[in-house]
Amino acid sequence: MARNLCVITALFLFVVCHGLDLINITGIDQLPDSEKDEKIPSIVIKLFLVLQQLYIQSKAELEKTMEDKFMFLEERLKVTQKEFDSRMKAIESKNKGPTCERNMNYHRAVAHPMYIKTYDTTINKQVLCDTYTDKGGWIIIQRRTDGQTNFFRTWNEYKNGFGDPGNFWLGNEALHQLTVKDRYEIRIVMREQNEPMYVRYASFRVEAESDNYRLKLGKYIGNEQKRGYGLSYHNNQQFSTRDRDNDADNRHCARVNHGGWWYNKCHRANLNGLWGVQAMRGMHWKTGWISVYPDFSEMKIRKL
Ligand SMILES: [Ca+2]
Repeated sequence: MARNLCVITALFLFVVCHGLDLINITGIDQLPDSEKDEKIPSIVIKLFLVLQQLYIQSKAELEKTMEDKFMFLEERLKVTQKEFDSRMKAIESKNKGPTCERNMNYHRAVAHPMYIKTYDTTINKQVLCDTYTDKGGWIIIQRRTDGQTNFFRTWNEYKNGFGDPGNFWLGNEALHQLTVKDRYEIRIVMREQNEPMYVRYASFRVEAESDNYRLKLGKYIGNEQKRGYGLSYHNNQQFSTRDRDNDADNRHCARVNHGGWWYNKCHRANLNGLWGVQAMRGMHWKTGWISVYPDFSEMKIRKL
């Protein structure tokens, strides 16, 4: 391209210098305007044509080169953006504070918070941590304190989690990611008209989505075996929601019972059922022959 520009410049100078000379020599400039066009020496016209051709050629080459350079810059920009995003992510996760661990209740001396929000790096998600119960370290996976949040939701909503710190489901994918990496125990706290009740199981694991987040529950720890039967009845069941029937019954248990759960045929525990309804489709826990209809529930897991 630079070579072409030199040629154009040289030819231009030649035409300017010699072309005007030729016009002067032939005395064309003395002729009337109407005759000048016919008399201009053909060499000048030819030179102008060559110049024009070279100009067009150079312009096309220039455009092509610019386009190549833009494409190269665009590619570089994409790579740089990717590197920047990954570095930002690394910095963010470093600055997101501690994972929910035991003995984090050092805050109690100051403000007595039973709950703190921490960041869990395994699931890259904020979690609510119970820092108090039995030295803390509990990640709360389900919480219901009032009827403000709808729990009759779809597969994807249960998969990704929903709600706010008052009422939420952490999310089946997060439960799987946590419990496939480390061994966890589970504790469930309920209250019915201020009457507390809790159950504990030796281990808790949620399988992958390809196995419909199947529940693998360890044995009940406690004296009242009947109480523990509530969730033990759901051990080894897949998760079902209003739009996915994976239960062991010929009905669609999630629809019948208005929740998302590891329904069997259908349930002895329905903690994601309807709030404030004293029936099987309500929030429910069966202990022996007695049914409890909690107005508070918290399911929490802790690394073993
Ligand atoms: Ca069914």
